[in-house]
Amino acid sequence: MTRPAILMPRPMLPGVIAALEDRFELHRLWERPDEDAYLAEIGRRIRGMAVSTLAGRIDESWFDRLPALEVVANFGVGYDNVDVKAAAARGIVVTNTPGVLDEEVADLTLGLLLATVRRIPQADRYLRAGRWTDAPFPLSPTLRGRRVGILGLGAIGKAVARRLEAFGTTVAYHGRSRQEDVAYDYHGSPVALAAACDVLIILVPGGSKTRHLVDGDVLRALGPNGILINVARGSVVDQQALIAALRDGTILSAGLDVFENEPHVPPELSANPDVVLLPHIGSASQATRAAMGGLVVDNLVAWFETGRAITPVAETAGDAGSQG
Ligand code: 8YV
Repeated sequence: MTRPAILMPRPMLPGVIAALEDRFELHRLWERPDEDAYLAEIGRRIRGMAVSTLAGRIDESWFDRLPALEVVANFGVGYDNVDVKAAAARGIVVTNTPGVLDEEVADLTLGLLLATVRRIPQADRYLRAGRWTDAPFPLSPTLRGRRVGILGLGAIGKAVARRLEAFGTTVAYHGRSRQEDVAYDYHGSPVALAAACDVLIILVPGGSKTRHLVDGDVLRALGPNGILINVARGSVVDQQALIAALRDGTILSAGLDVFENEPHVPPELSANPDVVLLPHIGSASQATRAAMGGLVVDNLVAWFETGRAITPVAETAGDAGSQG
């Protein structure tokens, strides 16, 4: 029996490539000198895609060239890199990697929060520059007594909230709706949440619905003692408004793992010694990335063996029976 043809536009983890090569006819597009000519040659046979954000936006321009495409397996819980509406309209199932990265991203979130509040990277730079022998490192702000607002209380938000409880901070949240089984205070808008807090942690998904949800008004509500932590998507924050808010003292500081135009970081941020900046590493441990890769493979295998994906996204159908 011929094995289903899978397209991988850009390289993924070696373990993912090896596992897919075991089961499928895998096409590594990035190794082809003329990608368009290669797609014209094999595109009609491709039934599945394995993608990460490195592959760019997966939209009509791909779907048009892959008329037999059934499933797109995305490496990441966020899938704003895939046009799921266009996929759904063509009966293409999109899968993501929920569950396997929640605790890892929550750990990193707390690390970034502590690093930002207590100025840990700055202290490290201070010591390495030999300045400790001249004078002690300047005193930092504190996490003690802070009220933390979580924007987007999904699985990762809840994992962050559990950790914050252990740190003794109060937790409140805003999301599309109040969650009846949650004891944290709910606020009806991002501005209301920011006004009630002095740390705002962003954990909503990216995409057009959340674009610039955190704007100048939210930052003003967060206030001059406020700290913004973003481990979700850069698109959620109006980056120019954030740069202005940091410059003018509208908020105190920020810890950012994500940016509007990754991997490009505006010089106003990278030259600012008071913010903590990370290169999108929320889930980036060896173990968690391997688990995410495993779920990409398992989704493709399940799809082609059983006609059902394991973790289809809500916007697209999860089984072959509902393909239209
Ligand atoms: C990855 C992520 O960095 O899961 C997500 O949504 O942001 C990260 O885990 C990203 O998906 C890599 O492609």
